Amino acid sequence: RSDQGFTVFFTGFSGSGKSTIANALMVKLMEMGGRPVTLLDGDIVRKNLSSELGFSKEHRDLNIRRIGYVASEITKNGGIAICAPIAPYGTTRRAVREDIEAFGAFVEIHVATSLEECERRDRKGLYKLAREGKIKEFTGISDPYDVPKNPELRLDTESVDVDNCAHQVLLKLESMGLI
Ligand code: GGZ
Repeated sequence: RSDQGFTVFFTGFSGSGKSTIANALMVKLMEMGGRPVTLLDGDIVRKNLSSELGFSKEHRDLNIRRIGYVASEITKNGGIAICAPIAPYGTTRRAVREDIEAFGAFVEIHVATSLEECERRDRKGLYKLAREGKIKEFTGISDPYDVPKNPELRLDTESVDVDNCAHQVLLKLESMGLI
């Protein structure tokens, strides 16, 4: 196995399952031992690192660049960073990729749960509020999401369960020679 650091970067709609898969992946990677694993989840980053930011393009970009910076430092020092923000803008994801690839691998994973399915589940009731106009600039409803064109992996969460999704990520990391 290589001891190069790397970043696993999940992107997808709110409620697509990014956090759940990211957590399952973190557990599996920690069980394997070796490099330290750091999870930078969307919610947690917004609470701790980006608490003053909203959801304009400018603020989302700033949020993603901060996540990218922390992930690049972790990657530089030989660790594993797992990021799980929506990250709706393709150009911003590409910029973060470039920053990180200076130090190690960047593994982009599109959690491809459809908007229809995320809205049907509506686990936090946010889609309903967005439809009612009570949350503005909501990704997929009133704000854009650029579908990743060439992610390292695209996960179909509608026919594959969480554990299996996390396993697919591990297989990808293995095939890239990272674990
Ligand atoms: C999208 C929003 C919004 C708007 C609040 N649009 O399911 P959640 O609740 O826990 O995840 C969403 C989270 C998105 O924050 P990110 O930092 O991942 O977004 S970005 O990458 O675009 O910076 C959702 C909640 O915050 N949320 N308002 N308007 N999601």
